[in-house]
Amino acid sequence: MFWNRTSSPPAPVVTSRAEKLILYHYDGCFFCHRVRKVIDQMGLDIEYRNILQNGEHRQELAEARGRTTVPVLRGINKDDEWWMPESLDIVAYLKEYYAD
Ligand SMILES: N[C@@H](CCC(=O)N[C@@H](CS)C(=O)NCC(=O)O)C(=O)O
Repeated sequence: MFWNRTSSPPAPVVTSRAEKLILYHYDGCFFCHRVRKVIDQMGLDIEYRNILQNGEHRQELAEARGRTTVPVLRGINKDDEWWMPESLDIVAYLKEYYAD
């Protein structure tokens, strides 16, 4: 499926932990900082992919979302994956499913 800049896939409703989490972000982004702060506070093991430092990361985000707005949290499981935009949704998801 191709998503252009005016049509992004709908935000997923995720109701469980993912086997692997990746955060697409960049340093000077306020909304990314909001999410990174929570990740740090919770001590979560999440891979960071900086889209301004790595063109491949930027490209994979663009292909999946049809835009490069960050932050986006990507969850990967054995049989599926999802891409979650919106900093407040990401924070809410992490607090709901990763707080021990
Ligand atoms: N409502 C979004 C805002 C995200 C946002 O505006 N991100 C900015 C960087 S701080 C961005 O990626 N702008 C460039 C673009 O949208 O292509 C959120 O809370 O995550």
